[in-house]
Amino acid sequence: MSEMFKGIGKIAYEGPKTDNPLAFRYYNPNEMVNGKSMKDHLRFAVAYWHTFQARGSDPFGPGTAVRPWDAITDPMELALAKVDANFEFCEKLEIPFFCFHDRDIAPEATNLAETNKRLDTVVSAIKTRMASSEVKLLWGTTNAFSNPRFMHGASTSPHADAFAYAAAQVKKAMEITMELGGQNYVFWGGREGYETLLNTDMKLELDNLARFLGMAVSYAKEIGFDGQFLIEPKPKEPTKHQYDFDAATVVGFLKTYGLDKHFKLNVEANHATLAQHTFQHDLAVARINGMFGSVDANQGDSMLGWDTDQFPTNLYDTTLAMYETILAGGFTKGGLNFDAKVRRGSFQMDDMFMAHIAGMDAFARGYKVAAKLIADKVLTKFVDERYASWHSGIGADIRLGKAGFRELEAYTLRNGEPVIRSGRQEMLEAILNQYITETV
Ligand code: XUL
Ligand code: CO
Repeated sequence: MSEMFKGIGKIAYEGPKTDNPLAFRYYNPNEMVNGKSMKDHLRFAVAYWHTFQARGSDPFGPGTAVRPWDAITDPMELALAKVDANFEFCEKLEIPFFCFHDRDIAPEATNLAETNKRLDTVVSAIKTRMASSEVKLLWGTTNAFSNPRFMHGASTSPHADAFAYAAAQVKKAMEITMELGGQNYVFWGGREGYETLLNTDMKLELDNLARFLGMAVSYAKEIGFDGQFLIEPKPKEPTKHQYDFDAATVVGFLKTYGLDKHFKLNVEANHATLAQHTFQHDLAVARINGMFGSVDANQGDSMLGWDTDQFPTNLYDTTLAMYETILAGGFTKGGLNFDAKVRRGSFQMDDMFMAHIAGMDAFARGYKVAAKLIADKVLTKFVDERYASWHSGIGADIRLGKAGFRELEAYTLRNGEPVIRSGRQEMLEAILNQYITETV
């Protein structure tokens, strides 16, 4: 196979002083931190759809991207060329994983059987490449939202036949994810939501969503797929109201339907901010519920109210995301998938590399700052002291169920006014600034 990304060699770590835009400033994959390499801590992944499929089109104009595969017109030849591109790209950047939707790796044919045959052809090419590469599959998923048959949803469609079609698609996508050693399988809602309640039976749609996920759990057991199931929350877009609104909604939904043991969350930065939460908030919700799974790494634009999927370069966000990740015990099966696309104006081939380098450096730096914040216990010590009253006296009695309203009234009559202390937000923000600027 011939080289795709000509003129770009293996991206090396050159340190913070380099002026080479095709080098890492902070991500040194082999650097050991807390007994593990940065490569293993961060578990970066490339998103097939943005990196090898998207071309930068927007509602006002066609794609602008210039790519090495532009001259290929046959759809299957193109799909196979992108397999090579994926491996070469990951290897040059030392990105250990990739992620795909079924329809990213192989184009749909005229019927399901033919489409599945196309998938088999590409999967066998991926397997061949994997045999001589260290690059692995982080997760697979299904695109059950682009085809017009899913215009009203897939597992929440009013049409049972559309539900059945989506089920057939997930069955196959799970099989190929397993065949390729995928460590997780992701469910992002796609069009699982509604535009108006005037035409929607919300109860039936939610029951069906749970039925669908239950079928996936059963089928995984049947075929012996031991990857982690992940649900990716998003509040809106494409539908006005997405059922998997945010991390808290998904946790509640899974518990309502008794599915919580089988799923964790894939938290995406720009989805959290669309739900009016910080990225850190949704990660924290996942963590405290024992559902921290994986991350879709990107960032939105604070001036825009949609999912811009930009490459993550904001050090505050990457630091606080890594802070939550370390508190959650780090990644096990999950990782940092760049669900991000270069801007339409960043149309050159080398922009694909520079964008990933920017994101990887931002997370590497963020990881080190977060690890130092945790090692120095600067925030955790403050938080522990802030909640100290819960570990003795009346606080301990409340936690142990020894005090109810009667006892608390009697206590307050004796105790008088509570002593309240400052939350010291500005002081803590200044410490965070200090750690971000001083840690290299
Ligand atoms: C859409 C999105 C998806 C999922 C996978 O906003 O994030 O690409 O990550 O379906
Ligand atoms: Co995503």
